[in-house]
Amino acid sequence: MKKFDPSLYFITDSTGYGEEEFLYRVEQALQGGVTLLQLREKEKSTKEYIALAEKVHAIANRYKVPLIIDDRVDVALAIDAEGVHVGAGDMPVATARKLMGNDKIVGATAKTVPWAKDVYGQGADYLGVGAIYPTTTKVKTVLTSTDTLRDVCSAVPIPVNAIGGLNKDNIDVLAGIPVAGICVVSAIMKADDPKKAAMELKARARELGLY
Ligand code: TZP
Ligand code: MG
Repeated sequence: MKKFDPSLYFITDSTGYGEEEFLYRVEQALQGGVTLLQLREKEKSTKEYIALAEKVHAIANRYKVPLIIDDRVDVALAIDAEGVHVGAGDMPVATARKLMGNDKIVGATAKTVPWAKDVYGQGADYLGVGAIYPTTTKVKTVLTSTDTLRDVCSAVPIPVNAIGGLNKDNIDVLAGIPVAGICVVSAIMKADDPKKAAMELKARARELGLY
């Protein structure tokens, strides 16, 4: 069944970490209360992506946290992940939905209201909207204003998450905007203590009354 909590959505980046350290950090993040996990790999071969995805999936399963695979429907299907996330240059959402079936999660990127309505119409289950702040994570993106984020939230009936440069010291910018959650890479991935970082993000979001 397709049920998920997007409130603290952690997107991984294995760059600069050996596999053991990477998997340890992912597990620490899960212990800290991450509610949704995305494996995002840009450099790996298909074989390497699948092998790592299997390991991450086994860990995520222990915490009952759904695993979303970035970009690659083939990898998601190969490991029976809970979902896939498709961005601007990736497979169209409708095609991803057709291949994944209705029981899997299909997430999409959207940076404008028409774009959000389009991908919602194609069957997206949630949206990632940003970058809200400049990011140090390797990604082709532009900044999205919080006004646009707010408009997207009211334009579609699915969960909308904010993404891009977010951390515990700046998520107050989201107060009053009906986001369903935040997506972060660096704030958890590069933290000295990923578990503590996840816990602090969660506590701050609660303090601000976000979602
Ligand atoms: N899409 C828009 S910004 C971004 C993606 C994948 C990266 C977010 O990374 P960080 O480190 O949380 O800024
Ligand atoms: Mg992508």
